[in-house]
Amino acid sequence: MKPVRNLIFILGDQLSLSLSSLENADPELDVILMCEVIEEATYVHHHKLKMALIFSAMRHFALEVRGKGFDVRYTQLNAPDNSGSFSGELARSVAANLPQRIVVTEASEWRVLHAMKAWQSSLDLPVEIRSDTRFLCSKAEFQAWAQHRRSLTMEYFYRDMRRRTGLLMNGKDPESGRWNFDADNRKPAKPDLFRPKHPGFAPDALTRDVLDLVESAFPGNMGSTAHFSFAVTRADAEKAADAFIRDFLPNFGETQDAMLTEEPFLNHALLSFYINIGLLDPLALCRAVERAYLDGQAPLNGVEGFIRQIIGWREYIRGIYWLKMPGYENSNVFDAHRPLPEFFWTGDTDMSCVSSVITQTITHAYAHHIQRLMVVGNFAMLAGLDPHALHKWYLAVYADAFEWVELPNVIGMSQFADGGFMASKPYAASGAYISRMSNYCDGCRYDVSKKTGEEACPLNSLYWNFIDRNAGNLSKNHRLSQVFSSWQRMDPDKKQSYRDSASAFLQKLDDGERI
Ligand code: FAD
Ligand code: DLZ
Ligand code: SF4
Repeated sequence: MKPVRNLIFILGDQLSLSLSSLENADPELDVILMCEVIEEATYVHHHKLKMALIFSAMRHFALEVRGKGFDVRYTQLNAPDNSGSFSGELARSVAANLPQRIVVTEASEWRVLHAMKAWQSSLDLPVEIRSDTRFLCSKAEFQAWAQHRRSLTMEYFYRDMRRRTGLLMNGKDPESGRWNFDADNRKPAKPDLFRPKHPGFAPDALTRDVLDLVESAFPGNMGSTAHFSFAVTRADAEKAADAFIRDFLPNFGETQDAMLTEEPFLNHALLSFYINIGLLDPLALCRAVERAYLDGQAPLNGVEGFIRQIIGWREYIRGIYWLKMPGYENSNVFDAHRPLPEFFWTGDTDMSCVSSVITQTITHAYAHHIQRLMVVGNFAMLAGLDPHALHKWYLAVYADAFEWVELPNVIGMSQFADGGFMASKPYAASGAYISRMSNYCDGCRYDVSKKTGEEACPLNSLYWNFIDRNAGNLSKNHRLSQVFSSWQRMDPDKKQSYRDSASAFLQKLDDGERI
């Protein structure tokens, strides 16, 4: 057996050849470990499509790395000697390969990084944990940015990232003199039969093995792998990125916040899954998107909007995660404890907006930002659903969900459960917002124009009930001053009818009646 210098352990969301743990790796000296383990597959009940994507992409990545001459020790989920955990597989590999040390890129999630930090003493071997250079802003840099600031406004962080990367910059100034074109990106959309289709990728033999494995090992999990069409290699993920830039980026900005029952994807990128597991490099993607603008292929509002999501929001969210962990997952400023209704797993509700988004989530393991934030998230916050249970749901059902990105988006942005650490006001909306931004209300049994009563859109009374119920936490928020003054000036009978409608609806929800 050849002496092994480094055992390089690569996790399922680290599938990049430029990963820090692979820097200076030498096929003559080092061995790579990858493993599918039941511990990761069951810490939440992941959607079948999410597991299939990760396992298949891992297996394809192992082939890619073997093609570079490396010895890859790969444990499949159903291997008889699989110990079931990262720590167990690492210990088995240490015993088999006798490396001088272990090299890893830091895990993206607190739970796994915590375990990594214990390996040096449990294995009695040096463990080098390298920082994850796929992110543009390191944890230490974000902490330095956040220190001494009274509020952590994303926009200022984003401007620093623009300056640092030079993306859409003219010297010291933003392209066209404006940093942010969000105001141009809030238009509704109409169904368009001629909108291009997002690309799909037919499963190869290796992926088909994984689909069989997932269906047989996790029959009760959400979804079906029957129409699996994710890219599972870097080459195909790059084709998906090229298709986005060519076919959807030109209209991305305009329809960014719009929602349509018959078009779940609209002009969104559908690239988060690939970026998060390492198949696409975020900075290279932003440079390609900037290039499309410079070549006159896409307008500035959409290009700036897309780049902001990646170098702004995505990096900022990760920074918040590491500032607040551990413990962030238990934030619950509104003391909300209602369990998630059954329809979160079936989509079976009369509220057409919620039903559409959950149904598409079950089918595709995907919903776009506004659907996650303003439909499911908004309903959950207004109805007082338990934020921790909601966090676990989001972590399970979306193919791009890893705790570092999911948790701040759910706890901070969508539920305001951290009391405003991240967001300056709750993203709470009545039915009017959904009616303006979507066509969901057209097919709904509730009437969005009715404020109270059996036939009225439930979000209308739930909205005011949320404001009323949480006045203690929210009435001092200056961004809500108009809302509270409207509530205070409201006729007492009207207020009471909002309260009555909301409590009748919530009672039905608690009784498990169809709503
Ligand atoms: P597009 O709309 O086309 O956006 C382009 C890219 O920007 C995305 O691919 C993504 O990488 C990035 N991005 C956009 N918004 C955000 C954001 N708020 N945070 C981080 N990155 C962002 N994103 C995840 O990657 N994983 C999650 O688990 C996740 N959970 C979310 C939960 C809630 C409640 C909310 C409100 C948002 C969540 N997001 C999450 C952010 C966002 O919804 C998804 O990144 C986006 O919908 C992915 O689809 P897309 O690639 O078509 O994105
Ligand atoms: C999400 C996931 C799943 C379902 N399974 C595995 C696995 O078997 N092996 C693996 O290396 N990674 C898996 N992942 C992704 C990990 O959960 C993710 O890499 C860590 O949580 C990051 O901290
Ligand atoms: Fe949703 Fe209300 Fe519109 Fe129905 S009427 S789709 S519940 S916003």
